[in-house]
Amino acid sequence: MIISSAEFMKGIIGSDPILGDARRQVAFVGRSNVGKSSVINSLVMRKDLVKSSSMPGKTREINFFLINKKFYFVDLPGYGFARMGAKGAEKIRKLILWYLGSGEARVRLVMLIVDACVKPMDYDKEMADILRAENIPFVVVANKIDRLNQTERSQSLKAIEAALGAQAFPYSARIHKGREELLEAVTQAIK
Ligand SMILES: Nc1nc2c(ncn2[C@@H]2O[C@H](COP(=O)(O)OP(=O)(O)OP(=O)(O)O)[C@@H](O)[C@H]2O)c(=O)[nH]1
Ligand SMILES: [Mg+2]
Repeated sequence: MIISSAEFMKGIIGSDPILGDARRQVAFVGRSNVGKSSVINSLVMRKDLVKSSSMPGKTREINFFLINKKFYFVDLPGYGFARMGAKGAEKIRKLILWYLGSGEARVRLVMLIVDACVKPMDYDKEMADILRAENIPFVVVANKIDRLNQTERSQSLKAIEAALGAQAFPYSARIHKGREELLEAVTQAIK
């Protein structure tokens, strides 16, 4: 797939007409700071289409990006971010569960992004379980593999696949590694 255009459409925090748009949605979900926004930027080959930051909790709304005028990349806030305070974290959790579970959104595929440099966490497992329960197709993306050597990479992938019960794509948003493979998964999902 060649990405010829990518534009920010809007950020939502609840019901919105964009959810009823017939165009399909590929959503990026995962713990705070794993690189959801960065993975989108790397897929569209733009440095700053999506704002990313080393401060966890950067993305606060559900942001819709129209790709090739045909489908949406949907960037979600990170779950499991404690510094936001219990109330803020609960709000974000509800927002994510509503998006995935209310049936209002046409989610064709979820990219469950995890940090390849840390052991899979309960939050990751919980999210994989939720996606299975909702019957939403998902792929696991093990991001930040540029920080690992070859041996560490294969160990990390094995641990992630065992914990989440799904195949994991090795990825690096920083050096665009795994981009073609992930775009192929997108192509299949929006057909
Ligand atoms: N080394 C390395 N760093 C990365 C990679 N992807 C993202 N990062 C860094 O990780 C940090 C978080 O990236 P974001 O894309 O903002 O993460 P996010 O998951 O969108 O975070 P929230 O919106 O807060 O949930 C930033 O400092 C990025 O530069 C990667 O592939 N390799
Ligand atoms: Mg983000």
